Amino acid sequence: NSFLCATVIISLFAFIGCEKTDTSPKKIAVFVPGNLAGSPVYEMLAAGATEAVTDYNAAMESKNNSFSPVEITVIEAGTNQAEWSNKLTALCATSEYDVIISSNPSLPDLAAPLTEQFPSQKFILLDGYYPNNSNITTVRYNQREQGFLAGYVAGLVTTASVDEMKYANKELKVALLAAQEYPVMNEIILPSFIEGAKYVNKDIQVEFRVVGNWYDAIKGADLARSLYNSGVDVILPICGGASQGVFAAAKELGFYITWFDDNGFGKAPGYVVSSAGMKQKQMAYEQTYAFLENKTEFGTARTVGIADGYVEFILDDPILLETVPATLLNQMNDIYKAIQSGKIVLNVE
Ligand code: RBF
Repeated sequence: NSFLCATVIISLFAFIGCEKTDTSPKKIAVFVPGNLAGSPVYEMLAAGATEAVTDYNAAMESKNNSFSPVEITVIEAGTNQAEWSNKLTALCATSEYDVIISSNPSLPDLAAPLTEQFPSQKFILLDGYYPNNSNITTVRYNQREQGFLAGYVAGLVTTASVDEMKYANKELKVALLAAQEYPVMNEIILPSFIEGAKYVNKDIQVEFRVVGNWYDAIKGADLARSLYNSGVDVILPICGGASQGVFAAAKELGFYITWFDDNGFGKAPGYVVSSAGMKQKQMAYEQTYAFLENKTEFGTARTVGIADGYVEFILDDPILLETVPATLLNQMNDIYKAIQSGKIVLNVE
């Protein structure tokens, strides 16, 4: 009997030993729903989280030389979206990661059911929105501001004269080329792009085309060419790696690009007329660092925008200054200030 009792106690200790203790190193997984290459949102996510871990480790090691450094693993889930849920489930099932960090508006709906199956698994989801789940925190960007700014510049450029913008034609046509349709695209980004363009001139026509995936640059180029042939002179590509084809077509044919998510001026100098971005690297850094300091408020869903400094509109890039004349640049500055100061209010929901 006492033997049995001892075995039970030993196995109990062995079981407890498997649980994470405060001395075992923390582990973070960055789950990239797609590929890193060609997708600034994901590159910024991975870079910010990795940098936060490096800085946190350095800070802790300088205070305590027996500190076990935090480990971070970046996992690319690939472009087959049908596999994401299984891949995310497998990641949770390892129980290895104190937190899974990811980004895009479809992630909360994949993660939420997993918080029931794996009640100790935490998630930090950027570019997504999901309130009231105590295992999940989300931060999304005000993409109405972002889309409006892209549309506004597209409107300025398509209404410009050839003296101002050499590739601008007489037709008032601009386009958004998306990789796929999804609620944030259909309900926020596209409507606000249209809103921004029509703010310049109500007669501007906005075309919408869909590539069908986030990687096909050949198809991206084909769609851009046919848009150009139909009179479009400004395109906003939101299609990940497929945007490479849009840049190539712009250089080949001569039309303009309004860029989204990060600074795009260097991607095709002379063709990119604006960059309406999100400070995703900074956000990933801050959220990761806060998690390591046990400061994450799970259960919250935040929206951040221009006034908070997380939606940016780059107005001082030297390539931009060479691409657009002062008249347009002044209008870009004015609209940005109007949004920043609250004179123009662009709320989501
Ligand atoms: N953005 C990318 O840059 N690359 C991607 O591979 C990518 N995949 C996405 C998949 C889904 C299901 C959804 C809803 C969005 C995806 N996004 C992707 C878009 C991204 O979250 C964001 O909406 C755009 O980058 C515009 O800011």
